[in-house]
Amino acid sequence: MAKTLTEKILESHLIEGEMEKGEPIGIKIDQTLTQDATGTMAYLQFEAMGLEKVQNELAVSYIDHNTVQVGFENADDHKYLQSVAAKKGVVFSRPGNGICHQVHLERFGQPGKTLLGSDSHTPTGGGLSMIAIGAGGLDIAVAMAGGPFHIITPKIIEIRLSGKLREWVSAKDVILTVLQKFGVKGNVNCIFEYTGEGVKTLQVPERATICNMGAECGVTTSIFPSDENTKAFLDAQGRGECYRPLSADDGAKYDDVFELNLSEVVPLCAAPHSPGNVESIKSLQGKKVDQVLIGSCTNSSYDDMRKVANILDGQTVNPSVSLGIAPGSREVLLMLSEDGSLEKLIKAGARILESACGFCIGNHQSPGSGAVSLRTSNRNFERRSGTADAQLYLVSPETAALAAITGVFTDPLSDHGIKYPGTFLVDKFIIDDSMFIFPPKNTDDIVISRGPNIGAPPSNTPLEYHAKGEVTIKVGDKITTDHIMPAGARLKYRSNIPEYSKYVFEGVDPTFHDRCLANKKEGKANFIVAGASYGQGSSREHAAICPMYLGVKVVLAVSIERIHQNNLCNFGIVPLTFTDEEDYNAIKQGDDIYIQDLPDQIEMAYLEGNPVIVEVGGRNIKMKCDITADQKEMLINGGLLNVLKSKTEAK
Ligand code: MIC
Ligand code: SF4
Repeated sequence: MAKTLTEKILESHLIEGEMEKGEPIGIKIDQTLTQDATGTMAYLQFEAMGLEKVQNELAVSYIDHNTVQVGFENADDHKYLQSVAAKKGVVFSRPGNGICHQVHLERFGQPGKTLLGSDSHTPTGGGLSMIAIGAGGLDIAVAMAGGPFHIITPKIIEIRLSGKLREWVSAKDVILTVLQKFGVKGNVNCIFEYTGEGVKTLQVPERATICNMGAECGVTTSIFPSDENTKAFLDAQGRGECYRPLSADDGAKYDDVFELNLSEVVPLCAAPHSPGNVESIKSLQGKKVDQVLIGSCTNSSYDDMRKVANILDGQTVNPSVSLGIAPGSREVLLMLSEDGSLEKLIKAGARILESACGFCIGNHQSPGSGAVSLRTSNRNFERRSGTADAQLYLVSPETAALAAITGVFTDPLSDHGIKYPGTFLVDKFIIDDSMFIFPPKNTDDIVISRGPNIGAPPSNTPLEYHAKGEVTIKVGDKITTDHIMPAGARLKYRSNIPEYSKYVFEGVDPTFHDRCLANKKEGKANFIVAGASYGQGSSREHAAICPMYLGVKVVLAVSIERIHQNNLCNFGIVPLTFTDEEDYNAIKQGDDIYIQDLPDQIEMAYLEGNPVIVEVGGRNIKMKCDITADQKEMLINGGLLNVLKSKTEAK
């Protein structure tokens, strides 16, 4: 039978279950990546599993998120990560080496392999024809221990590309077109597979941009075929031996098809405050801009940066704009410095920023009050930039560079008089792996360093028979993990759960933490009630760990995003969804809530598809509990770590 590319790779990695749509499967994970903000928990959890060394083909630990280092916390985390990497057989990418997804694409990605990363933009690897998936740190720890990763056999959506992008229109505009079509919700358990004649007109960095931001649609991942362009990229990275051609068979069947003619794509942006709020740049022509930031794992390749340098060549940044540029990796920065592009950027007045996540996660460069900020990154959630009333627009590097010069939204297809910067095919990148530390053979003398900021990952207790408490908070639709667990200034507490927990829902309701602890003290459970697409955005498992620490036992939502649902189960918080949305409307914050025989009800929900009966505000409502067998075990035992512990004890 003719197969899709996704089916081929999944089948060759299948270790549990059968590939039937909607059914759970376990796949073998070849490569793992972690970043520092999620990595400390991942390695602490891996340590708790008691294995001497990682078991998968390649594990890489990147330092790219927490590089601001105000206070001792981040530096302590880096030391822990470096020492645990050496001890456990993990490659360590030192701070300054670049953003995990960009660096992994350059130095480690391989067509046909599976990659699991503790970051939601891990699908960037789909640009190199990998099945690359984002997950919580605990899932990565299990994969490093050689365990399978569980997904629901996905629906495969073909995005059939034809035509060729016009000059000034770029890969970012392609993924914004896809976001315009599919939106940011309702795509859970789908994979986007790109096919068609248009594929060969896109180079690997462009494909990576498209796969990277596919994460905003909520899909499991996105993937491109591996072809001559893939070979050219790998050759230029000195890794030609990793190349293998890969594509779908002729006549492969997809669950849905979206025809996208690249020649018709126009310059677009995602307007405040969602990546799915897509508008044309033309419709915003002339709107004043205060800040332009170019970089992030979406758009910081050498090709992107060199284009920007050429657009800015001989120009001066508009006096009303602050322009910041963060090349995605040390390799990109070295290339820019060697070919003279860096000089062009500096001469134009760009503020050269570290090769790290930086502005994208609100670590610095917060815009002024009410400012309009154009960014080439992938998320413009409210407050993520650190400024509550800032207006963030996500755009292509070309659109960003033009606005930096003119001070206003400038349609790249309009008559702006600036010379087209060209596109660049590189024969040979500057390869310098000296900022990786490869693990030594003899690790006996290595002592793992633990600063005072690094605590043990907290554990949960097995599910109580009856859950009784109150609706501690009721929130609306599209609550992101940035709403639940803010990053930016609070990011440095990632390794200190009691401290970080103080900021759960900080921007939504700063009293949440205290109210939760007061309930906990009285022996009452906390319940979160939410609208559609709860937990969209990042893979940060802290959005489950910290609520767990505060005594949250159940989330009742209209719908829950894939990674967040996994994280909730991993830490023993029960995810329930409404069978009737009217029940969501009727619930009020502060309502009393009671679930009788919860473990039995979960068992029956799993076995028979029975609804879970919840008494809220004095009436009974029916909720769905859509979980896999493994998730059921985790919920009943109070999380995955408890399940693993009891399995080890049983041996
Ligand atoms: C993000 O872009 O939101 C992050 C920060 O990279 C997160 C990971 C994290 O919160 O540490 C992600 O995308 O998963
Ligand atoms: Fe870093 Fe931003 Fe990419 Fe997340 S989206 S990995 S914060 S650059």
